[in-house]
Amino acid sequence: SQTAISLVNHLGRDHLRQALEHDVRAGLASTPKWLPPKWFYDEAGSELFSRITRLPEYYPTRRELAILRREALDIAVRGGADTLVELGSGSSEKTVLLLDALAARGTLRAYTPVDVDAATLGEAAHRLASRYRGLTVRAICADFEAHLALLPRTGRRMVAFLGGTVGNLTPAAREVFLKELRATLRPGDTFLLGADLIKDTGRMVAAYDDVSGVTAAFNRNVLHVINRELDADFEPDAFEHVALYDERHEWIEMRLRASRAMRVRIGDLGLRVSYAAGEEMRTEISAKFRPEGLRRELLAAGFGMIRQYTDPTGDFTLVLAHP
Ligand code: AVJ
Repeated sequence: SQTAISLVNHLGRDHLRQALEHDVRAGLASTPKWLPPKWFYDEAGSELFSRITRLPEYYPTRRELAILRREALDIAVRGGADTLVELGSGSSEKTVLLLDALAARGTLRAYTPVDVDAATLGEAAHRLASRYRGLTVRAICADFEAHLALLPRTGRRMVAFLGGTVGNLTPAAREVFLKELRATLRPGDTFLLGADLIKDTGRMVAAYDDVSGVTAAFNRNVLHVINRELDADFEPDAFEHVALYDERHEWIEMRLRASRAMRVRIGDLGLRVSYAAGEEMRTEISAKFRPEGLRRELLAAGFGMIRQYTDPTGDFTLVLAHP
């Protein structure tokens, strides 16, 4: 049997640039300033995130892996998919557990990883294609918020959205995303959603403020990306990493705090931006969920529940739903 790999890029340089220009213009003109988290993930940022997943403080990856180790076969059986589509696939490390389970059932035919970082995507596509003989890998470089309609519709699909990345969307964006995703699915398809659960505030905050400073470097990486892509002169080291839990919104927020007053030039946008000493700019929200709240949101988007899997410590949950 043979393996086929293809990589479709919906984020050509032009698209990527336009989206970044738009986000930087909009975010830095707002009060307070903000930047969307998808711009963390250039090659260096993906590597930093990979290091985050191995930090002692960062529990979500390990908890989700623990659920997958125990339940992947059950998920594969209930899903009955021959095609796995993974949104925000990154290095596809956890995916192997799902692919193994689908392969064990004998139904696995195709894997479609979807990610904004083309380099990490291409690497993962080749690694998985060589691991599973006969697997068709259709890698798609895309923004899962903008390009849901462009995903391949062949096969009986399971769309996996793991890691708690759904928490990076604002509640309003999440509602739109879930409804749009639901609309692209057909009877027989399923949706596997991973989400981080509300727990002790100290543990949640520590997961985003590790003592070794990897998350701080990841946070500042967005400034390196803007410097490189838009000819800007941010001094990343002049910004401090901030992670806090917003009790009212039930989300972790990451910010960059200007350590002194600064003026930044963004050459390609012909823009100058000032920061006051101590000014904080939001770079990420990572929403935390209650099991029933997550179910409620899925039902509101038109999904039906198949099963909810929660790890023994109650830290993380995976929901399997149908359209
Ligand atoms: C990959 C989006 C799930 O929100 O926990 C890790 C990203 N940010 N540390 C998360 C992240 C800071 C991560 N997700």
